[in-house]
Amino acid sequence: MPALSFPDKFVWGSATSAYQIEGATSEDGRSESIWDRFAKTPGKIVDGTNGDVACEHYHRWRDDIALMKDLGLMAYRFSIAWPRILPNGRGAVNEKGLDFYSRLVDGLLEAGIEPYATLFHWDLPQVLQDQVGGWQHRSTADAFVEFADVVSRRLGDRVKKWITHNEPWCTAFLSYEKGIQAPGFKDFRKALAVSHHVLLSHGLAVPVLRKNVPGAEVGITLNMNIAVPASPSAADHDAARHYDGYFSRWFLDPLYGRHYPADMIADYIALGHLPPEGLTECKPGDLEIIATQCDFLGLNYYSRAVLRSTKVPEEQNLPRTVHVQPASEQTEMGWEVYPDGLRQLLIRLTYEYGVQKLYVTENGAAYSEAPDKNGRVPDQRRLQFLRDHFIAARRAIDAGVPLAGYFVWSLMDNYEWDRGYSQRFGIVWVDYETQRRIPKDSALWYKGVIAANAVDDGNAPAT
Ligand code: IFM
Repeated sequence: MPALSFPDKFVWGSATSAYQIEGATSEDGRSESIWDRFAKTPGKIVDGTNGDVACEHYHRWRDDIALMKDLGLMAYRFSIAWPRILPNGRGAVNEKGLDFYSRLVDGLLEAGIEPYATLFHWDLPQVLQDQVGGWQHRSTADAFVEFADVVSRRLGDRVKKWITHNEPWCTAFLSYEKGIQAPGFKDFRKALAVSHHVLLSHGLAVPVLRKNVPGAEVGITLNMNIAVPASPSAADHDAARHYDGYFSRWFLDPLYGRHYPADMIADYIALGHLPPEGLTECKPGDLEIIATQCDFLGLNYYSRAVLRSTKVPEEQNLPRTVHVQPASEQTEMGWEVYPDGLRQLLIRLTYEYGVQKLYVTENGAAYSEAPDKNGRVPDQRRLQFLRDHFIAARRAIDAGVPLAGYFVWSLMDNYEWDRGYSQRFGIVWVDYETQRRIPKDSALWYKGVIAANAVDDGNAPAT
């Protein structure tokens, strides 16, 4: 099939996160995280499961690296569990926790796989939640900087790529507005405070990482989608504007020196989410810290959002939105498959925000194909999903986007947060009973993409 090639040195990788794969939650001095507590609270997780065992990666990391090597992965994005490193949130360092990641990094480098470390992928030490209210409190930003400092001093001789936060929108809004992720609050005002403290902690950590890591490249990963009005009506356009502000611009604008978007501050005051003075957590100097220049931006892309306004008569001027589910194909998460949104977003980040270097730090799909009688996992839908998104990425590159790499979510099936083990995102099948791993057809196909540094466009060659 005709092949679309990628630039030289394009980085092909896959991604995971600590709580989703490691297990061993009470081993070697790790303390409780907010996810341990949340997952064990009845009613929070669809299948009542937790990450105590997960993929046992804490013990099987050598085999997992061998698997990555066999697939030809050039890079591996993983996260570091804060409660393993600083069990009290701050202060005393747990050397055994650091040792684990140090061994993992050595193993990756020996296998020729570049480590990309994410510092915060949601597993805050519970003790910080209990003592100060976690990210609601400004001091958690300082605690994060301490964590970043300890980890980067130990691993910075070998890990050169650092991601401060994974998906701050989730840390703030899924966890504090919608209440479906730990710690599970439903309070918009708190979510806004959290968003600011997370962004502040990012800006504070960047110079620390640079100081500790010679040749460091530091970035942050945002999850984004494109916001599309459900109809040409002015109200639906306004709903899309509002959603885009809530989901993407609220984070992008301050990171790229534009302050919090004025239209969103006005909306939040009008909706009663902020007092008339605005975002009072934002102190003089904070915006300059948040806008500290980064080396790259990570984009996690899964789907688009189609928005319809639901303005109620008595509140005519208040923007309210509801998601419309288009009739098109969905993954088992109920997310629309919309590859061109990736191209559009990459172009937007390049030309609207001037981002100089981008990675797709996550993209993938939940489909449940299981091993057949021959032990093969024929996950054709995932393979097609990835192919279409790779092609969209290549089209963005053609349009001038400085895309440096692509990390498939996820290396292996794992714990999908409030969905427990019900959703399988892996390109490698995990049998949770035996912990056997089987590369799915998508993984075998991805191996070919990596080897060729090119994706087939799915069309048969002309005869
Ligand atoms: O599994 C998650 C991951 O932890 C963060 N990004 C989205 C993925 C799929 O929901």
